[in-house]
Amino acid sequence: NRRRFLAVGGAVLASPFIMPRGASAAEFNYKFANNFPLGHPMNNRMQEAADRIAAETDGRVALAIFPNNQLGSDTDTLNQVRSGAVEFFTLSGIILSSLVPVASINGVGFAFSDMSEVWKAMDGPLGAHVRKAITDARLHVMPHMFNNGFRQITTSTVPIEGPDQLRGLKIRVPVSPLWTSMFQSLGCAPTSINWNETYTALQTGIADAQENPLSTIDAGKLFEVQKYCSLTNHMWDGFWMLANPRAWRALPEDLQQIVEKNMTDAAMAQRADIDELNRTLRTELEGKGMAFNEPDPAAIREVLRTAGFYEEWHKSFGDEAWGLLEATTGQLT
Ligand code: X2X
Repeated sequence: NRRRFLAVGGAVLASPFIMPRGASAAEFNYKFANNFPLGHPMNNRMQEAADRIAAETDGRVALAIFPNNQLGSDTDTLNQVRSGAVEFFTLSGIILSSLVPVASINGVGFAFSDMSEVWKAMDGPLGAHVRKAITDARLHVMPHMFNNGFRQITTSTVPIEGPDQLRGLKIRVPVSPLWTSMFQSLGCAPTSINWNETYTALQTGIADAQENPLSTIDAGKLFEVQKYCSLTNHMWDGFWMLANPRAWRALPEDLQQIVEKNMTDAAMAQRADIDELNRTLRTELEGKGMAFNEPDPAAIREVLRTAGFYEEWHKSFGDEAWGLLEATTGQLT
């Protein structure tokens, strides 16, 4: 029967791209989606985790990785992990705030001064507070975040020396009220665009600027469409490993423990990989044609303060969450 043959042929052709070897034999075939290309530490470390999970569960749990927003933009994939179309998804807490408002608190401008402060807060009481809010919003979340890093501003037009060059800047920001508010407070004209459309937006001049850690600028090849990189370190951003709660509960407890432990190990290794890249990539990006400068962050931060940004977001997050943030960072207003 020709039709039947065609259907089977299609399935055989498609399967190598979406299923790891032996996946059909597994009891739990779960998808992990993320926004980075293969070769990025997120995917390298999660592939190691997937291999260990398969080995330690005797093949009962097969995790297939879908890199590079293959299944949709970050905004779309959040809907898919809520519905169960995707079982695992790493999403920036700041973008997750469309569903869980307090999840953007780690992105408050110039809050953390270094990575040790970041992990003290996010592996500690502030992270626990955010995780409870995520759980209350009916998503399962792993205990430890993955790293994106301190964010830097790139442009195709002029280097950012201070507040003057920010005024009126057409800058792409991820889809999130905190990002829009912060860059509006800095006097920019921010436009919300998902990551998977950012390269094209910069290439076609929909935006002249964007902001990301060096490792992400490199992973997205933004050096092809941006000339200047100004090291503002204006906010820190990382990813929560979200899981569809029904898919999570379907795993017996011993399998849950194996998955969680290996995802924690992956997060710890990925954090170190990303720190190293963010520390060392400047020279490589200069080699690819980008020009770097180091503006004084104090002048930029002062613009946020006088615009009332800190008061506004203190009120929005509430005293409890804000207090947990300031317990690590010191007073921000
Ligand atoms: O969208 C971005 O800029 C990115 C890749 O950094 C995030 O996932 C927040």
